[in-house]
Parts: sequence; C-alpha cells; structure tokens
Amino acid sequence: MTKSALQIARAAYQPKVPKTLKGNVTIEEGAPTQSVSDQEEIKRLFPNTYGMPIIKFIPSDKPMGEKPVNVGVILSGGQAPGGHNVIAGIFDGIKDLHKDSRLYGFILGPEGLIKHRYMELTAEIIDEYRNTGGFDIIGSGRTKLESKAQFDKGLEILKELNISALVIIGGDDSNTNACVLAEYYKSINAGVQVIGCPKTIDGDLKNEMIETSFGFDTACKVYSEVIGNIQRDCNSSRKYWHFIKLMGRSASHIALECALQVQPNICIISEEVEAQNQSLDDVINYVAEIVAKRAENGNNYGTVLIPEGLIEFIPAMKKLIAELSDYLAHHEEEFKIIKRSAQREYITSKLSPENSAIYASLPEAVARQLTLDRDPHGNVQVSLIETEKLLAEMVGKRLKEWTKKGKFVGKFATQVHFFGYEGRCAAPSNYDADYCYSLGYTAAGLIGAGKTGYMSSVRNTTAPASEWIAGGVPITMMMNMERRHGEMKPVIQKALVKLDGAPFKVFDSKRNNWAINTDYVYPGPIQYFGPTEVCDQPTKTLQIEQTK
Ligand code: FBP
Repeated sequence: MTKSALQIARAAYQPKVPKTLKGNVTIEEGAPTQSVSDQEEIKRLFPNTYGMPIIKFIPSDKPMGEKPVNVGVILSGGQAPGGHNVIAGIFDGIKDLHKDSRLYGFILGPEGLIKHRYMELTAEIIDEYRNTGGFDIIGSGRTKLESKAQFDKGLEILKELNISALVIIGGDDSNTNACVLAEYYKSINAGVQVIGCPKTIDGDLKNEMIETSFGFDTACKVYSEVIGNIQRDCNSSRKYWHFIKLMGRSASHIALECALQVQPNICIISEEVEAQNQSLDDVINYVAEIVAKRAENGNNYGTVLIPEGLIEFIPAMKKLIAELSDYLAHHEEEFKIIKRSAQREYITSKLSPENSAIYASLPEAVARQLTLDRDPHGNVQVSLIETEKLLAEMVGKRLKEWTKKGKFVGKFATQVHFFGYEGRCAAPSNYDADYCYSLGYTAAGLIGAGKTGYMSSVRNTTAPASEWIAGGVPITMMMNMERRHGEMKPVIQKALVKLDGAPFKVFDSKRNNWAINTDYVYPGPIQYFGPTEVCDQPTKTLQIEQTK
C-alpha cells in the first residue's frame, strides 16, 4: 500500500489518554440510574440492564484482567473520522487486560455478525490503521440488528469464536439496538457482554454523559476549512452568493458548528425554522432580504449555510411530502406510465390545494426529486434533495420580483455546493484521534470489569486529555419511548440543536452582524503537528457548552 508522507508521520502519533486509563485501573460505581423519561416502561422492557450505575475508572494497584478475552467489533452506519482509533484502543486495551486476548472484526457492519463474515484483527493489521480516517479496516453497513433471529444467528458465530464481548460502534439507533442485544444476551445467559461507542459526524448522539459523538470534530473542521476557502474566494472576486448544504441528517449541529467557526453571512438552523413554524417562503424572504441589504452597500456576494435536513423541518413542506408519499405509495403504477413531461402537472392536480400550490412553486429538479427518490420504506430521501439549489433558485426568483418593484438593486449570481462525504473519512484531528482511542480503551476496560449494556463515555474533553474522565453509562439511562413506524419503541433520545442552548445563543447574538458586515473567519486545514492551541482545540460547540 503506497502511503502519503502525512500517513507515515501520523502512524507514529501516540494518542493522548486520560491519566486514569494509564497503568492499572479499577471501577468506581455511582448511584443507580433512571432513563430520561418513561421510566416504568423502559424498566419493564429492560429488566436485566435497567437502573445500572454510572461507572468511572480510577487508578488501582492490581491489574484488572486475569485471563484472555476474545472480543468482536462492529462498525455500524455512516463513516466518521476516528473509527480506526476506537478499534486500536479496544485492541490495546484488551491486550493490556491479557496478552493472549484476541479481537475479531465483523465485516461490513452488523450484517457481518449475522452472515458470519469476520476477520481476526492482529497487531500488524491494527498498526496499519492507527490514526487513519475511514472505516475500511473492516467496512461498515446499515443493516439493523433488531430481531431475535438475528441475535441468535449472531450468537452462533460468537460462540464458535469464543467471543465473550461485542463492541458496537454506531449512532443512536445502533446503540439502541446494542442495548436490546445486551438485554437479550443477558436474559438468556448467553455469556456475551455488549458495549456501545458513540459515533456519528452528525453530532446528535450527545447528552449529559456523552459530550459529543466521535467524528463530529474532524468533519466540522474539514467543512469549515473549505467554507473558509470559499469565503476568501468570495471576498476576493465579490461576485457570487455561495449556497452551501452541509450533511447532518435531521440535526443542524454541523451547520451551527461551521457557522461558529467561519462566521458566514447566513446560516439556517432547521430546528429554529420548525419552532417558528416558518414556511419555505419565510426562509426565502429571510435570505433575499439579507442579499438585498448587502447589495445596498455594494456587496453582491455572500455565503449561506444550509443544513441537510432543512426541508423536513419546514412544517408546510413536511405536510406536502407526507401527502405526496402517501399518494405515490397508492398510485405507483398509475404514476409510472405518465410521460415525464406531464408528471408535474399530474401531481399538481392530485394534491390538496394547499400542497398543490407549494408543489407547483418548486423548481423543476426539486419537484422531480420529491417524486422519484424513495427509500425502501417509501419515504423521500431528503438527503438527495438539492436544497442548496432550491434556495438559490427561489431566492433568485424573489429578487427578480423585487427588482421590478425597485426593492432590489444589485446583482445576484450563485454557486452551489454540498459538503458531506468529503469529511466523513478525513484523517482524524488530534481531538478525534485521542477521543476515539480513549473511547476504545475505555470499552476494553468495561469488558474487563464484566459490564454489559453500557456505552463507553469519555468526558471533560475541553480540558487537557490527561484530565479527561473515562467510564461507562448505562444505555438505558439515555432512553425514552418514541413512535417509530407507527409503534412506540424504546430509543436513545436524539439530540437536536437546542434553541435555548449556549451554542445557538452565541450564534444568535452575532448573526445579524455577520449578515451585513463581512466578518469571515478562515480556519484553514486541520493541523496535526504544532502548538496545542492550533492542533488540539475541540469544537466551538463543546467549548461554548463547557464554559462555566
Ligand atoms: P450516521 O448517522 O449513520 O453516522 O450517518 C451520518 C450521515 O453521514 C448523515 O449525515 C447522512 O445523511 C447519511 O449518513 C448519508 O448516508 P449514506 O452514507 O448512506 O449515503
């Protein structure tokens, strides 16, 4: 494998770890815990893993492990920088428990467990992947681990390989499933512990005990670098408005973090759009008004950040999508035979007057995307909708109307961008490299302590790494009951952007200034070597949240 100079230098990087993970450790248990809500129901559903205490690692004078342990690991869902370091941390952790411990990776996500596809992760393999981005060491996948049949099938291979602990590295849904699996294996005395690790660039798996999901830091830094570059380009030629969509699924954490890093002219926050019951028209007017104001000052350029999930958060669009999905689900065959050129008119004639009017107002491409792109459940895949083009086009239309009325005197030329995949496999920042390794090493400690149904937790991460607090949180503690596919289910509560949270408040206090007075920040590329204030800083979101 040919390696870049950075890869070679990075291979030698020693992740910084909390001092409580160095040398012999033991656990300190706190008081019993409760789920965030629906306590009785969740206790009933998880009789074996409910109410367990929070765990903290503390130094000890004796080693924790006496005998070797075989561990399995699964990468679940979308890629996030640092996954390889979680695996390296688990590997080193279980080797420190006992030198004959072994680690097996299940190939291409949870499906590997069900289909019995695996590989042993030896020291040679692990060394090739330390501090690298990507999930390619074993691959990832989106198969949901949720049925008893899958759990039993998985247990066959775990028994065959003498694996007594499984680490599932995933987002909120995968960790919910990890907890269901932990409960099931405990209820049948399977002798397999299950530990979760918080992963997702989206940043929406976080709570009091999980400060951030890994990968969010690196992904946001990569996006902020390129947005910063675009802003400098924009400020140099002064002729384009750049509409930039950012990944993140439903939550706007990525857009908000990038806004805090680069100080764009506009950043839309989906959660605010929903809370204020804004229509698409309101969002268009908001952007167009800033464009017009800047034009008054002779500034016919700017940047607009748009979270990927925006469309779902505009209440009127949500209604349109729901009616459209329902209609198409029942009239698929009829729709298929309509000529492409007549499809738009056909749909417009079938919807309620309110939805029909919104649909008719959408640009051609977006209208088509809404009718064509369905996932296996029949839902529109909002990530495939080009919201950046939708906004650019509709703002353009609005400005033309205003030009006629004399309300806009300026030029409006646009460029559109979508950043997502560019950041998911980037070489982890020092923060993610250290955080991920610590999460993995902590998972090994939880295995050594015989725990199951826990998520690896590393806190206090705005302090130097040596001061970080490592331990475990019972997954049931993060759960509540939510309606999913028409049924009430126990799930880890998804963390959307809180409008009363400190990061949003900081953004809110500055955005009007950023809109009119160009005050761009250019973060530049992630730095791996150099002074700590350049290389080791956590996200602005975390820094603001943890400012006492
Ligand atoms: P996870 O929640 O699984 O970590 O995925 C994050 C994400 O990158 C989202 O931001 C994005 O909407 C989605 O994955 C894209 O999915 P895919 O990789 O299947 O195209």
